[in-house]
Amino acid sequence: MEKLLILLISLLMAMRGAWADDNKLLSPSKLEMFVDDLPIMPKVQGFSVRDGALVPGNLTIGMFQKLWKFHRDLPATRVFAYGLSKESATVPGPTIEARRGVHTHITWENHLPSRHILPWDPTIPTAKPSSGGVPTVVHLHGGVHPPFSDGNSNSWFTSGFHSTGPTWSSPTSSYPNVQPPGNLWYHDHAMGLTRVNLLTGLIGAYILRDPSLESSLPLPSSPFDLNLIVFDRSFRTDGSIYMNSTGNNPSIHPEWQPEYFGDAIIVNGKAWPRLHVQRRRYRFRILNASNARFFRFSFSNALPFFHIGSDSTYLPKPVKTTGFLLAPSEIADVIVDFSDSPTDSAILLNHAKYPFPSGDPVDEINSKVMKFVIERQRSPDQSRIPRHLIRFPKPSPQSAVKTRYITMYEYTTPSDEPTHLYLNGKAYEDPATETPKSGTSEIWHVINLTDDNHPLHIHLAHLSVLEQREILELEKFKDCMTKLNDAIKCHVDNHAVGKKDKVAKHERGWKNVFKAQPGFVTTMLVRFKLLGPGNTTYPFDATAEPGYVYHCHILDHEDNAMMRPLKLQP
Ligand SMILES: *[C@@H]1O[C@H](CO)[C@@H](O)[C@H](O)[C@H]1NC(C)=O
Ligand SMILES: *[C@@H]1O[C@H](CO)[C@@H](O)[C@H](O)[C@H]1NC(C)=O
Ligand SMILES: *[C@@H]1O[C@H](CO)[C@@H](O)[C@H](O)[C@H]1NC(C)=O
Ligand SMILES: *[C@@H]1O[C@H](CO)[C@@H](O)[C@H](O)[C@H]1NC(C)=O
Ligand SMILES: *[C@@H]1O[C@H](CO)[C@@H](O)[C@H](O)[C@H]1NC(C)=O
Ligand SMILES: [Cu+2]
Repeated sequence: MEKLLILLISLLMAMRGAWADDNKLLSPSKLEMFVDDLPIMPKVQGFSVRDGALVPGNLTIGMFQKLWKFHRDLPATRVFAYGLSKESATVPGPTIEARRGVHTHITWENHLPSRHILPWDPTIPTAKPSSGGVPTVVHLHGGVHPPFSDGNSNSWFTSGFHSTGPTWSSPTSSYPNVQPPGNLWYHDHAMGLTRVNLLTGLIGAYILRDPSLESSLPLPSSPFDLNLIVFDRSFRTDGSIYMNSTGNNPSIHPEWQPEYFGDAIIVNGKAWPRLHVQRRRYRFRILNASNARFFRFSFSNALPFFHIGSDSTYLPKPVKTTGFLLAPSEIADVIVDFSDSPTDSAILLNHAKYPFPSGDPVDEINSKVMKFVIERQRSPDQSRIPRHLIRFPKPSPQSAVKTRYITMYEYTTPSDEPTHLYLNGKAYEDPATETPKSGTSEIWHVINLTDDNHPLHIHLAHLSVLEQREILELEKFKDCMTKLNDAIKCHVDNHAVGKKDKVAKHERGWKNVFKAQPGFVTTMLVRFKLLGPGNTTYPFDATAEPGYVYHCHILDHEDNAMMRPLKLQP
């Protein structure tokens, strides 16, 4: 019966896909570049002030279906958007500004209709609400918070909390904001739906500030401190979001495809926007919120980037680059000094192949991201790029109490079409095997046996990459792993100790996601305790149910099912 139903669904989806594919796909060349101004998302304060003192902030943020204009010449697009109200909801959602040490409590409400905008696949491990609706759950990416607030994929809920997932416990999430200042983001994390829920617009930025540490840094501040949230989308001529809804193995998964790529590049909700800037320094917190597209950014006029932070927090010192690679979910926190610009405009470019690193090259259209129009006259500028930023404890590999091997596998049909991806050859539902002791650090060797670069994201923890080393006899290693699934034995027998690849300087700080290169062992120190200075004990029970997860941040992989539980022990 179920087989028959799946067959029927796949047939319907194939028909629907074929019809949409043939008739209505928008050529991105129809959208003139740099005609819309870059939107600045509304700001929401995550704390309150009472009698001059900061007290916890209590917010209610909803998810709404509405229409959103991605481009002047594109009809409005049906999206799912976060906002304080339907009228004020945006794509991306409002930027939440929190203060270190002051709780932010957020009640996330689902006001979405009974049907999803995009097709989703019932044959991958997925939320299945008994009474219809769109399952959602919010994860604060990079957050250090108790397990019940982590947006566990099985803690999903539908409109009015009519249906809830097996680990759902509370409509309100509590974010203690105890970690170092930095750049976080919130996004959907529902089981099997993350890729489609983000594609419809459920993304937003969250900035954690700590004036006691940051006010001494002479960095550009508001209004010269801006978030740039970048993602790729395809559209039909009627404005609707286009996703190829015919699986690459439709008899196994009618809809699921291993990687989504859109051909329009969107920044802060507009396709190829422009921003008028003063001839001075700006701070840009750049977030790659693509499902699968990597970006290798550079400026058309070779302006440099000064990296001051990455996805968790500040670097100890600024690092200058002329370009950098950003995986999905990675964040670059950079200063750009337009007063050095030899030209009056600069285009932010992208040169990453897709899939990265061995896919198609970008073309004239998707190699461009946005345009900066620079004033002729210099503006006064009190900001500087300081020699030193903020120092955190250096990673100390000697402190690690345990070593683990995490192996990335892709499973294919005999004709080499991907069917699913696993970590350590295990399904998400298999009992937790990564069970670190709260308050300790561990060494994780991440072994990538696939052809793709998988950005590995670990909830709660901070990680620091120690080295990335090539696997010398990759085929032998793969055969060994396929037979034994024993990374230690295969590692030793096959001498996975080829040449080292340098870790880019701007990626040597504390992070929460790192790109695992294909055919390499990436070794990282993973810290399951607060990042100091000061008391490193989590001020909440990190060992409580339902625990945390770690996963690949290519969303199409995460959904099927490159994700495993992470269950801390007392
Ligand atoms: C927010 O709620 C918490 C308790 O959940 C309370 O302590 C705090 O005072 C509230 N903040 C405001 C501004 O009402
Ligand atoms: C959609 O995906 C299917 C399966 O991978 C493929 O055969 C088809 O050509 C794709 N359609 C488009 C318009 O790319
Ligand atoms: C964004 O992330 C995706 C998915 O990991 C990646 O393929 C893409 O290259 C990233 N883009 C940038 C600019 O880093
Ligand atoms: C995983 O390995 C493949 C090739 O073996 C590579 O293309 C890909 O970039 C690797 N992933 C990461 C995250 O390094
Ligand atoms: C450290 O923080 C934890 C959690 O807030 C607290 O229980 C503990 O007493 C603190 N330890 C010290 C030495 O301040
Ligand atoms: Cu992946």
